[in-house]
Amino acid sequence: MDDIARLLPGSDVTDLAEFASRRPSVPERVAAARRRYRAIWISDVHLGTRGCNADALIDFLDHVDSDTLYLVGDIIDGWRLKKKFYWPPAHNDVLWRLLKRARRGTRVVYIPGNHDEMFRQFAGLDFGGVLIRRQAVHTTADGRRLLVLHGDEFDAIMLSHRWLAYLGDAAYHAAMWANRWVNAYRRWAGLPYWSLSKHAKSRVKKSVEFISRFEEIVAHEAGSRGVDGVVAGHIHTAEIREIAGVAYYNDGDWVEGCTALVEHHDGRMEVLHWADEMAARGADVVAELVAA
Ligand SMILES: [Mn+2]
Repeated sequence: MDDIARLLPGSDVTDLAEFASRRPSVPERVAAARRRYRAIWISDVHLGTRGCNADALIDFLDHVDSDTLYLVGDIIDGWRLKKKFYWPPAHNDVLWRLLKRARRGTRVVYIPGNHDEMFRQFAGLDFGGVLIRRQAVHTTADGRRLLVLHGDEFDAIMLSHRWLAYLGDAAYHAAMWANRWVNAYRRWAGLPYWSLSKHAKSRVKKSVEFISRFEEIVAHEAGSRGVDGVVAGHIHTAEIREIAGVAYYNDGDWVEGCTALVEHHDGRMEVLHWADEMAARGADVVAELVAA
């Protein structure tokens, strides 16, 4: 447990039990009735980077609850943190809420991704009520078996699409940069959060090809393992679609899309677009401020 605590960014976080008992900088809202789901999947939060929309995620966590919470990888961005240390209080607040949830009895399953691969060495262990696994199988209320994995497992297969990946990545970073500035302005002007990619009708074609190729590969792998469906993250693109008889789900990300995948109590699956929900509520979505 101490070993894991030492991996958490922030030199002051050395004891998880003590950390979980602290007060978050943004007090937890005591919602009279949190919206309850059977399961929730979130991934690609990228704590430790400026792109992370921690405030929207805090708002999400304060409004929903579930029997099981799957953290489908890239929750903490260890790659970026090694290059440049960036850890505002809101990022601690997200971790605090996740640990608190586990302590309150939510079954929290953490499947580290490639950006938080330093936690993969603890696969099979449980700490503070959080189960660390490389993959998991979730059984829905209507009896379907879903393989849950991050998705970088398929990067090697995707190598044949290396150029697509590069193009996609460059376009993605340019888009994220634009997204930050657009939303910094909108926030200043008192306008709600605006998702760039959601409104860009003509996404970079190559990027679209890359995404659909990833979805097909992941669904094919799940099909060959005899499960009914698969939940992945990694490509920051929320989706629910059927591919060759396999249900493909992606929970998206909290860098730009601010999406989560949820299972209702009858087994129905849905992608929640939290920025839209906040805008509808009139809440102030704090897009990443360009406060460098
Ligand atoms: Mn990833």
